Amino acid sequence: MSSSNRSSSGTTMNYSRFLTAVSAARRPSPIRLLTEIQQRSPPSMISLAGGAPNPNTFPFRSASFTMNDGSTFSFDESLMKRALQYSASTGIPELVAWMKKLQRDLHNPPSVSYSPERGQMDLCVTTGSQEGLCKVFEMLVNPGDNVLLDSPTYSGTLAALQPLGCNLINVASDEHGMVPAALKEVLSRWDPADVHQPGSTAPRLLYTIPNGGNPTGASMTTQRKQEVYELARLYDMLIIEDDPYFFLQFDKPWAPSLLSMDVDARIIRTDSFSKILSSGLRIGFVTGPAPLVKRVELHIQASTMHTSTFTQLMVSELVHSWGQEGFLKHIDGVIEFYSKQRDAMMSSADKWLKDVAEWHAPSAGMFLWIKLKGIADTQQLIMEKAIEKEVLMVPGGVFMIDSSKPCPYVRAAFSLSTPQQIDEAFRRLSLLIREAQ
Ligand code: 09M
Repeated sequence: MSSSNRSSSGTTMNYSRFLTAVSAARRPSPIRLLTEIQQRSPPSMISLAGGAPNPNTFPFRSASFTMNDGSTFSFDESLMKRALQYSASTGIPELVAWMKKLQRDLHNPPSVSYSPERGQMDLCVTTGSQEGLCKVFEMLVNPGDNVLLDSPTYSGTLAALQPLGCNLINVASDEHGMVPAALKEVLSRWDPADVHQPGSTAPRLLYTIPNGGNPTGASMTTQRKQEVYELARLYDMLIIEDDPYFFLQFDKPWAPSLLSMDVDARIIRTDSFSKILSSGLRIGFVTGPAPLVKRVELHIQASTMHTSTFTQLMVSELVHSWGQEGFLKHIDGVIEFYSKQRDAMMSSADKWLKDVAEWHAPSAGMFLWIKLKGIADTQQLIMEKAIEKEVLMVPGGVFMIDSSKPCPYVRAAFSLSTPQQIDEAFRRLSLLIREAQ
């Protein structure tokens, strides 16, 4: 891997300064290299090298799938054999190619045209975005590192980051996500001129959920993204853009992503098909500078080897039959559903919680973040009294860097319940709040 790369902006990206010793020590599997040679060889090559099992011994023959509109597609015997076999660690080529085109069309990242050594955009399929996030953190976070994020944040992020022994620094956020002035203030502890000095404690990593934040529902404005990106340039930080709710932005045009602004190749973006195609198929993807995506790929090689070939082929067949246009049309239907659910939750909140709680209407995602008035901490209220009254929400503390501190918020999801159930849940919650106040 080349360690010193110049982007079109003129900024030199030295990716090696971001890598943990564990990630830098990863080497490609020698067996994988032989497999690649085999794939490039003429049919006359006799390979006794591959360790893949013989699919003729597998018990499954074919499969067919029926879509909501009644149309079908199937895996014939030969496709089924492929679906049941090992495949490339980066993802099956036709799905990777489709996703790369999607990223180009949606985000038009400047890094698309860079040379691979300079941090050209690359992409790797992951088992949900959670796998990508977890491996990206492992690649970049050393014990004792200062890492920036806007808390409250997704509890799965905290679960992946906290055991790495880093120091999580909270950047204040509001209904439009991370506040650039607060980021500037946090960063003012360090001199931008010193961040490359050996032993500098300046943060090298910033994590954020830019759209429909989990748990806050907040979405960053374009201007805030630009300001955060400029600060990342000034302090030479990488940004992890965790954006599983990008496709659940209720209003068009969708906001430009940080990836779309990435003139230096310093954004690592995690995407997810969980909220739009299926959460159980576990399909996500990491997009970022090639030298960094390569490290994620090496980690995948050494752990899961690859995301299930079966589910990748299922998604690939679907998106190729739909085309990008059909895919985006499907998403419009998903958005229509969630935006009606959001409206239902907002009107029930207005009806039952006006006097006892505060909230901001989310413009993306599937969560409402509610501050209960006169309740210092929601843990007991939710985990004991609310369960008794048969209404479940998540107490806000679990999304905080320090979950032992009192937190007056709860997270309510509008994804699964009917408008009637949402209404009844908020009626019950309003009674509970009034009793507890
Ligand atoms: N709750 C998520 N969030 C969640 C949740 C979940 C079981 C998942 C952000 O499916 P993936 O791997 O693509 O999603 C991971 C992910 C990454 N980033 C911001 C997320 O919100 C998924 C799963 C039960 C509860 C869950 O509550 O919020």
